[in-house]
Amino acid sequence: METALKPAATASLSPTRDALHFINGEFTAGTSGRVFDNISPATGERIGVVHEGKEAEIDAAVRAARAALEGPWGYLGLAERSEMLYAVADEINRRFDDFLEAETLDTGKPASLARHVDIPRGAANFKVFADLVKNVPTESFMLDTPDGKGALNYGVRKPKGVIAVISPWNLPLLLMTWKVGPALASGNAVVVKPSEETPLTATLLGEVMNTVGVPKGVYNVVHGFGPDSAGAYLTTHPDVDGITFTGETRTGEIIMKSAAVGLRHVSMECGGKNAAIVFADCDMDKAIEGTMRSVFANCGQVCLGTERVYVERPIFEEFLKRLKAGAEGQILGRSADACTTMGPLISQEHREKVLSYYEIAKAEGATVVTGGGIPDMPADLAGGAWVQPTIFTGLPETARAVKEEIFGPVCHVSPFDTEAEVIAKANDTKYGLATAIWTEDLSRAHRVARQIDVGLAWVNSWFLRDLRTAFGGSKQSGIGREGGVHGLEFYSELSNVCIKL
Ligand code: NAD
Ligand code: 6OD
Repeated sequence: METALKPAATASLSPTRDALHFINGEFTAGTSGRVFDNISPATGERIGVVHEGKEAEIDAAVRAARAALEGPWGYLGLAERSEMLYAVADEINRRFDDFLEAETLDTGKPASLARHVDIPRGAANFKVFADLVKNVPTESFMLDTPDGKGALNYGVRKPKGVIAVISPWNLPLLLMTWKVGPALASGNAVVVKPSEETPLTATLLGEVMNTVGVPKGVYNVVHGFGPDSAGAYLTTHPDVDGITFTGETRTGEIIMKSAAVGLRHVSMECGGKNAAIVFADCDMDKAIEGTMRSVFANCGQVCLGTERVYVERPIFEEFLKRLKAGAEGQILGRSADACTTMGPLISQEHREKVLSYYEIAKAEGATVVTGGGIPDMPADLAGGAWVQPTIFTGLPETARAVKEEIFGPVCHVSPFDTEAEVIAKANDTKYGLATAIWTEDLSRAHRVARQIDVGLAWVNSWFLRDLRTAFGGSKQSGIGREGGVHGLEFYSELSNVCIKL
């Protein structure tokens, strides 16, 4: 709910629990006078308020970023810049518990998950790119010239400038720093627009930047929504040089239209409808454990998740039985409880979407193997966005529940008979993000992995990340690759110097 707030009421707000903007090294409520509630997905209670940025806040943040590029940050040597980013990573680790609290408040996800994935990756995303940029060579060529003296050509990488980072709510710190890490390592300044659902860790990172002495204006955060709010104002701001986006494909399309004005470069990490492919020669224990994670981790809110599971017919019944037992063994509960394995969805709005797909699947003729509705929760959690982990079977490949991204703890499991058949089915989608293949046959692993039209094919694993490798999607799952040196294509400008000798 959006409400107008009297400016005086902001004075006593904590900069992190109530989300203020972070512009030019200062926490500020801005001048829009607008706030909205930050609602706990686990309980439905209000965590705090979030200040909504409009044109003025975005303009101030972009101007601060531009000024930072022209100030001490712009003159910093590569080694000093890297040292500063190591310090950011160290400070995230030092304040690990603060980040953990902020992330679990915003998302309701199990603390055990955030402790092992979200927060460590938040730190690693700075370390890895701080290392990487120190070790990237550029090309050089000697050119023959008619006078016989020749010319030396060499490449020089320069920062792109002011980078707009638009991030989603499912892995808030991880996905935001996945962009901010390489952007800063490459010498840019950023304006981040975190998801309106998860404002806290981006805000907290402002404190980290100040503590370690990152110059003012290098890292800015403006909160708000997409359309007619901070997101739209940021992506249409004429002084933004590049836009890196993670979120839904249809939002990516809107942002690309904005980026077309002024020919701004984009990097897009978008949706998926990924296939898990389980061959009869798999190690069943590994395949079950991996598929449990690729379907139910983070309550199914992972772009790399496998909402389509194809199982070779001889093991179909056994696999389904074990996956069902795993789904029914999920413990939905409070983030801090050590036994909790699954949190809520991010919001009531998202729950409506996921539940609508549960109904669509049933109307399309699905067999409900387990779940398909709302779980009974204790009274203090009854206001949360809880859904049952769900497995369907029996749908045709054309069904909406098989074709469209649901982004919840749900999969459709179907049998297949041949390698060619399952490759065709896996590829029969407008998306092309990831796949997880389960087989103990090494030749088959290589053969099948290469034929799936995705940016990332895992064999006998899922979400096993080496941050030096290319990450991104084909088809409508994205544009460009980030990760390792590949992101430098977006985060820097490569110029050639040609010196006539
Ligand atoms: P979303 O597209 O609704 O929102 C993402 C961000 O874009 C938010 O910050 C939002 O406020 C902003 N936004 C929305 N409309 C905008 C506009 N018109 N202009 C500027 N900004 C705008 O996505 P979401 O619901 O937050 O995240 C879930 C989606 O993200 C899923 O589709 C998922 O697959 C995808 N995702 C992809 C990856 C990947 O790496 N490929 C990773 C995580 C999530
Ligand atoms: O691991 C990453 O770097 C990454 N971008 C993961 C994306 C997960 C999607 O929800």
